[in-house]
Amino acid sequence: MGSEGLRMARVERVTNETDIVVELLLDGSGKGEVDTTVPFMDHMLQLFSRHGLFDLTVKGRGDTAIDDHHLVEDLGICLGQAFSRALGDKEGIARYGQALVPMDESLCQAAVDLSGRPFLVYRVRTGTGRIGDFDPQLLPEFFKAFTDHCACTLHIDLLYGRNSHHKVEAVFKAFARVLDQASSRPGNIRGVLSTKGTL
Ligand SMILES: [Mn+2]
Repeated sequence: MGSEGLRMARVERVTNETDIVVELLLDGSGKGEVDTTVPFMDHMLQLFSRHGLFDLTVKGRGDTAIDDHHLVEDLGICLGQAFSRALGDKEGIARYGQALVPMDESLCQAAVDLSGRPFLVYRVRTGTGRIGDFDPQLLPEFFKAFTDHCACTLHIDLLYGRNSHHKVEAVFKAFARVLDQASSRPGNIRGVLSTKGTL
């Protein structure tokens, strides 16, 4: 994709477990339309869209009668694929992003490298308790799927916090901001930001 074209992608993925459509416009204004049947994920992806200034449509259905595991993991796969495709050849992008985001008493630090290599460090202790009906133990699965399919290095470190809802909200806002930064095109990078010549 040339640097003039709209950086966008549509991913449609249907398996025996889930049925997901993701539409992503990287240089958007933060318009989110998210409907996954998992209210807490809707809330998080909506914030992700807003704070990353991505236009994001997500429609997800899955075998949530079992539990939310397949759907949450597959949302990570589809979102990762959408980013990978929308980034295209990665020409001119900042490549790195870093953020420190508070949510009341919680503070999350995150960094990303759109390196082409999947790697996740996820240091977030939310305990085993539910957030509403949502099991926060599914979140490392979501982020692992994202990094695998976006092919990026992502570090998420929840420095401290008390309320699980706040902790995860800080995580998703930091996740949004690092991706917004790393995918941005500062204007003075010619080609890809790599001595290897490819990302
Ligand atoms: Mn909230």
